Amino acid sequence: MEAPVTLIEHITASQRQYPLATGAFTMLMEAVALAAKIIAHEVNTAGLGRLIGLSGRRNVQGEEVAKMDEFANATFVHTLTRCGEVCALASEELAVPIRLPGVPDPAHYAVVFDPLDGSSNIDVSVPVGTIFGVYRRVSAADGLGAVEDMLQKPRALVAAGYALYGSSTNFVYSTGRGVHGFTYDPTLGEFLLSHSDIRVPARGSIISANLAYRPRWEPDTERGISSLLEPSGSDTRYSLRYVGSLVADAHRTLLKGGLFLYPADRNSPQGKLRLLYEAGPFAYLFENAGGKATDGRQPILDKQPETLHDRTALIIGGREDVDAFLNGAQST
Ligand code: P6P
Repeated sequence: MEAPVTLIEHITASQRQYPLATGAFTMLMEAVALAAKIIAHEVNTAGLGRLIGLSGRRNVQGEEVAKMDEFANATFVHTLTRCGEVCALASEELAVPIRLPGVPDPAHYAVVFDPLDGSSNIDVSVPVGTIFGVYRRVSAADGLGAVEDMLQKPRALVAAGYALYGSSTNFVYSTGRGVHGFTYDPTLGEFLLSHSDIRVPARGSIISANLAYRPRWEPDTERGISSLLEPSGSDTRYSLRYVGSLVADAHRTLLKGGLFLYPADRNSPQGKLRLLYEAGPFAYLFENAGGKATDGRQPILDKQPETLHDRTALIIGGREDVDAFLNGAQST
């Protein structure tokens, strides 16, 4: 049996397609993968450890911060800072960005991340995840990175991915040449290639949304969802699955197709999910896997973030499912 392909082997091989590659990106991804392994260990033993429950702190979003959120954030900050290839970091858990000099030379990458999305689910063993996006530096490369290195449209991402801490630990990433999934083997301490070149089925049979909020949705969103769930003259061909943990819901949608939507509503007119480190990376992944990502009016990839913590509506899924929703939403 052929030896399995590790994540770093896969990244190194992909970097050979870039003649000017210096290995900096590979070093950065090794730091991301190390952080994911460390977090996976803590999440998988959360029920036994000291990291269960709330930290007593609120983040910039005003949300209660779990102890595991703080641990995951600190882990990413440490590994990404140490790798020396990152000029700036933005995290859901940090009110302001971290600006770094890059060691030994000025660093050329900025990283945005949600260190542990859905952490309120940990106490009940629901899968949670880490989401990250990598931008190439745009500020003058002669010192600390700057916030504008991260305030770029998701279409400018050079890489994005996520780790899913569930029944197994998955790591999915793209650098724009396909989307590839890995499964963690704790005995080897490696992420091993398990889903090469993931393609989102154009048409699936699952809709994923928090329908308890349906009464608050905008009329076009209601038209779109009812065109799929209550099509005129026939039964729906969809079933509902909603974990309430973005990485888990998005991962299932990426592999099986269908539709995930977290639209804007009266309580959250800009939407709940964050553009920079939640919607943007998933939009990059879905579009690179042949799927589609929109806020209901424009591609997520084309949205210009004004601040690090901008929110957006998010609709992702198979191309035909998203188009069917949009057609229903726009029907009069
Ligand atoms: P709701 C978790 O808090 C999160 O940020 C995402 O992981 C998830 O998709 C969403 O919020 C769930 O939100 O309002 O349905 O509980």
